[in-house]
Amino acid sequence: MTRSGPPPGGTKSDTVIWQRGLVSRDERWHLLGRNGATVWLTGLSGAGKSTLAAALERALVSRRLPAYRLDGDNIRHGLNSNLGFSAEDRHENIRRIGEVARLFADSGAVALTAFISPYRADRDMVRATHVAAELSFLEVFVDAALEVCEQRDPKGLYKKARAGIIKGFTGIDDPYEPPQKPELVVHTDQDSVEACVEQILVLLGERGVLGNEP
Ligand code: ADX
Repeated sequence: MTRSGPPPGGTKSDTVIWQRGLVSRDERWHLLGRNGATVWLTGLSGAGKSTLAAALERALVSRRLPAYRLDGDNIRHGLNSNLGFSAEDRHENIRRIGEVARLFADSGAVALTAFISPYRADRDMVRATHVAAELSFLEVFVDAALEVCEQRDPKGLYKKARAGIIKGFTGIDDPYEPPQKPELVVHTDQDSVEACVEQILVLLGERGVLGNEP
């Protein structure tokens, strides 16, 4: 696997042949003056992933950096509208988004993903596809206690899950496996949105994602 080749685990068909382009990533990134990357926000529903992704997108675009948000609730309206919340569907949800994020990162953008992504193996799989393609994958654990998320309950879903109206809700009757070695942990139940965004920006700066911007 080379960084300009097909992703690992892709189709092995003899009739679908990988096509190389005429623009290398180095050339593209050099032109842009920065590196693409994926910031993978993971955490419980209500932990603040969407809020942080939106604030990060604002902060990055304000610095004239191409950032793009891929948000679980939004993506499930379109690209992944055929998926539910079984382990299998969640796996496919994350697999597809991992691929989309990888393409965004390869293009030189910062992909900001906000998905519960409850299974470690799924997140590790996405990480592996980025590593194989020599792309930065920054896993950020958006940590907030379940009690806090449940109290926030911005969509009233915890209430429905407790009442048994929604089955298999993450944190209630479905698992969430916290990252063991994330690049960063932010505590939204202790720190402000601005403080959490700042911590993520520092991480991005260290990885060359902020380019030469002041
Ligand atoms: S993931 O588990 O596959 O990563 P994703 O982030 O796309 O989930 O979607 C999570 C959002 O879907 C939640 O924020 C919530 O609004 C909604 N949702 C609906 N049903 C469930 C459920 N059973 N478990 C978790 N979230 C659910």
